Amino acid sequence: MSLRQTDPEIADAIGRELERQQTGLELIASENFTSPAVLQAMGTPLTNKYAEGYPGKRYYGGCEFIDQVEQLAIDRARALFGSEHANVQPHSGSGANMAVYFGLLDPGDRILGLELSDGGHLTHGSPVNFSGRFFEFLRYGLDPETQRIDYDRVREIAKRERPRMIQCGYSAYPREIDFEAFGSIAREVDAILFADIAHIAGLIAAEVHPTPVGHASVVATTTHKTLRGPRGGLVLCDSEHAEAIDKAVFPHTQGGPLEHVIAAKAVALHEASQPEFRGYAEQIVSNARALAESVAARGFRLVSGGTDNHLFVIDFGESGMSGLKAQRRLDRAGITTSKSTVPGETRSPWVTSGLRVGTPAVTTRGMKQDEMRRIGDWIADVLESPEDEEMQQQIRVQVEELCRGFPLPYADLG
Ligand code: DSN
Repeated sequence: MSLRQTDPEIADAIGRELERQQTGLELIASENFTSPAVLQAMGTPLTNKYAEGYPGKRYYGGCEFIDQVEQLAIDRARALFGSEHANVQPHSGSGANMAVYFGLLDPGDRILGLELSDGGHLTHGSPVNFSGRFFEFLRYGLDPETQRIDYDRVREIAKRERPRMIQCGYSAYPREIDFEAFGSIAREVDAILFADIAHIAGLIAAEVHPTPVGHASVVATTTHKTLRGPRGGLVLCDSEHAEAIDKAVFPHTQGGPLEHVIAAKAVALHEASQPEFRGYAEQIVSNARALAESVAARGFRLVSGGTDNHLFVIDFGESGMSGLKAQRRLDRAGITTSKSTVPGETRSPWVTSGLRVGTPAVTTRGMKQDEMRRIGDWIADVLESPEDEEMQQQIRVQVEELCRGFPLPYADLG
């Protein structure tokens, strides 16, 4: 029986979500649209199989084909990123980060990471997250003038505090990260350098952002953001740390791996190694720059003044509109974004003073700079007149019209 026959309520909800994705502008910096091949690999009977362990050493029988799938994913991840070891089992980016901390540190160890409101992630030591509860986080902030990382200041803090780990790689930092500089600081203080490249993995794979591999002993990422794979995580590391990372993923923090998702990761890693992926990643960055410039040209202030990567953050200021309100008003116009804290944030993480905007998903649809300039004007129109519901509805209609010209390749799923 088909899904529709078995469960029409779920089939309807999926249909409505697909329609929302088809007809709206997806500007959440951490979202993307997978290829149909990635989706197809996920929806397979591989989900039926238990496979605790790793290829060649499983705790269940019948894993000969699962082993082929997982080994392909591992080999492709290592080749794509040039790393000595890869673990493709983490169910998520948070799970990947958990394996890094628990694999390489002891509870209570000190980690030097970015101030959370400056662009960090929950798993970078938030007090409401496992990371902040099990480890002691010390902070470096962005330079108050440039709103970029001040590497001299990071070095100074690292030398004074001697953390066991230095963490870099962020969720809302619009500038290039100098992993080489971080590597040299980590070596100076004998700390482990951990790069969380969840947001920029696709840009790194395509060589449009410098890689941390070779500078950081351990790198973790999600597979569903700029990398454009299924929702999941991945850890890359030196051979020296391979056993510790593998044990931290299984059996320490996870049980059975999601082999259908690992198959989809393998497909995405294959796609990311193709020459056209480089063009895609370059276009993400060009689009982010064009969109950022068009919003800035309407008088909005951007954190650090612009972007080098796939995202930018609008800072409304302490007394300006909240990020929450901006996100909700843009939702009415069919433009999906996410509120964001800003450097020196004074509001709560639920309300915030900023808005994060990213281009990976609209770039997958084939949109380019011309479309970015139109979208930038729509964003500015909504933010300048947040109570004008009629205008938001008019923009909604134009957004739908634009989206119909750049359809998602999911027609068969409708
Ligand atoms: N939720 C992701 C993001 O939006 O950056 C991080 O987990």
